[in-house]
Formats: sequence, structure tokens, C-alpha cells
Amino acid sequence: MPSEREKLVSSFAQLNMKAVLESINALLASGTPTEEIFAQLRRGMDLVNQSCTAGEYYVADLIMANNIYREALDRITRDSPLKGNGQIGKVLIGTVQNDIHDLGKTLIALLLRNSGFEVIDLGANVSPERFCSAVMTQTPDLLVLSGTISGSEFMMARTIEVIEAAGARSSIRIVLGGNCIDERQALTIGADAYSRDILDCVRLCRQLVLGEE
Ligand code: B12
Repeated sequence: MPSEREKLVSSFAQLNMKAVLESINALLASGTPTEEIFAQLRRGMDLVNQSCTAGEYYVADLIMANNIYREALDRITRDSPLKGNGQIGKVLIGTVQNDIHDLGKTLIALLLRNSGFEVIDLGANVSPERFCSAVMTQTPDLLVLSGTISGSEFMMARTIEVIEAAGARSSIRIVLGGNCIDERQALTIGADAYSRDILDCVRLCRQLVLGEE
């Protein structure tokens, strides 16, 4: 008998939303940690991508996978009302211009809210100018930029340049993440920090604002 985790991964890979949600319900009911469920969803998404590379799935299937992921996030968080009331600090987050991948960013926004941050999510495909204007009007403690496709690292660099040119750079700390970039590049283009994954990012944001180890 496959475990519920394995069922979740294979249902996701088959784009069976109903079965995915049933597995999530079962895993939540058995007390499985949220992070563990996220990890299985990600495995499912990787399998979908492999099917796409193999020519078995097309863009419409990727969009379906995306919808399933969103429904899954909604289901996972429905019974655990977000505890964040902004007492730790304010985070501005978004995916950089020309990049429409937004699930990683949405997941981080969710976890940061859960961890007590007020989060302003600007969405995906956000221009450097829009980030800059939000930094100036919303005065966040942290700016978190996400990028998934090659080339997004240049848009991250451009975003930092525009904020610097507007004289707003010293008022915030900037964290970069996503598959488009690594730590060395992030620090080279002027970020304060790089984070490799979503849980690490939450720890890092708390560290930057609260000085926690
Ligand atoms: C779903 C999907 C899409 C959907 C996106 C829908 C949406 N609203 O997000 C659609 C179909 C629209 C799409 C379009 C495209 N896609 Co696409 N897509 C994917 C796919 C299958 C899954 C992405 C996803 O959502 N994963 C789940 C989330 C949770 O993971 P994630 O985004 O990787 O984020 C994780 C980390 O990167 C990290 N993270 C992300 N952001 C941040 C930020 C911080 C601060 C931190 C700490 C961490 C972090 O945490 C997350 C959890 O681990 C991936 C392949 C894959 N298996 O990843 C390809 C993929 C990302 N896409 C790819 C490409 C090329 C494209 C297109 C250019 C295709 C095309 N030719 O048109 C377009 C891009 C359009 C654009 N301008 O952005 C490539 C990118 C390759 C590259 N190096 O550039 C991939 C890798 C597929 C491949 N060919 O291998 N895509």
C-alpha cells in the first residue's frame, strides 16, 4: 500500500485535484507538519515538469498543476488562521519583472505571515519602479525578491539599482531567492542576504529584523 505521502505525490503528478485534496486532508488529520506536505507537493510539481519535458504534458497541464498547488495551499492554511499581525515587522515581497512564476513567492509570503510578519505581496511581474515606489510609500523593514527563470537575476539587480537611485536603499534590507540566483550573485548585485529555500528564508527574515540566531 502506498503511503499517504506517496499518494499525494502521484495524485499531483496525475493532476487529480480531488485526490490531492483528499490526501492533504488525511495528512493534516494525522498531524503531518505543513512543511512536510509542502515538500511532497514540490515533488509532485517536479514530476509534472518531467512529464512536460518528455512531451506528455503541455502548458495547459502546467497551469492545471498551478491551480492544484493553489487549492492545496488554500486547504493547508484554511484551518490554521494566519497568526501574523505584523508585530515582528513589515515585509514587501514580489516576483521581479518579466517573470510570472509566483508559487514560491506566495508560499514564502504565507509562511512569513504565519511567523508574525505583516506581508505586502505585490504579485508577479513587478517592475523595479513599482517595487521602488512601494518601498517609499509602505516603508517595509525587508524587501524579498523572487525570481525563477534565467534573466530574473538581472531584473533583481535593476530593482536594487532603481531603489538606490531613489535614495531609499539604506532604509531596508533586501533578501533575494529563487532558482535564478545563488548566494554569490545575490551579494554581488548588492543584496543584504540570499536565502536558498522558503523555511530558511523565514528564519533569515526573523534574524534580520529581530537579531535572532
Ligand atoms: C508551473 C510552471 C509554469 C507556469 C507558472 C504559473 C505561475 N503562476 O507560477 C507557466 C505555465 C505560466 C510557466 C511559464 C513559463 N515557464 Co515555467 N515552470 C513551471 C514549473 C513546472 C513549476 C514552477 C512552480 O510553480 N514550482 C513550485 C514552486 C513552489 O517552486 P519554485 O517556483 O521553484 O520556488 C521554489 C524555489 O525556487 C524557492 N523560491 C522561489 N522564490 C523564492 C524567493 C525567495 C526569497 C526564496 C528564499 C526562495 C524562493 O522556493 C520555492 C519552494 O522550494 C517549473 C518547473 C519546476 N519543476 O520547477 C517551470 C519552469 C520554472 N518554467 C520555465 C520556463 C522556461 C517557462 C517559460 C519561459 C516557458 C515559455 N517558453 O514560455 C514561461 C515563463 C513566462 C515568464 N515570463 O515568466 C523553466 C525555467 C528555466 C530557466 N532556468 O529559465 C522551468 C524550470 C521549466 C524547465 N524548462 O525546466 N511555467
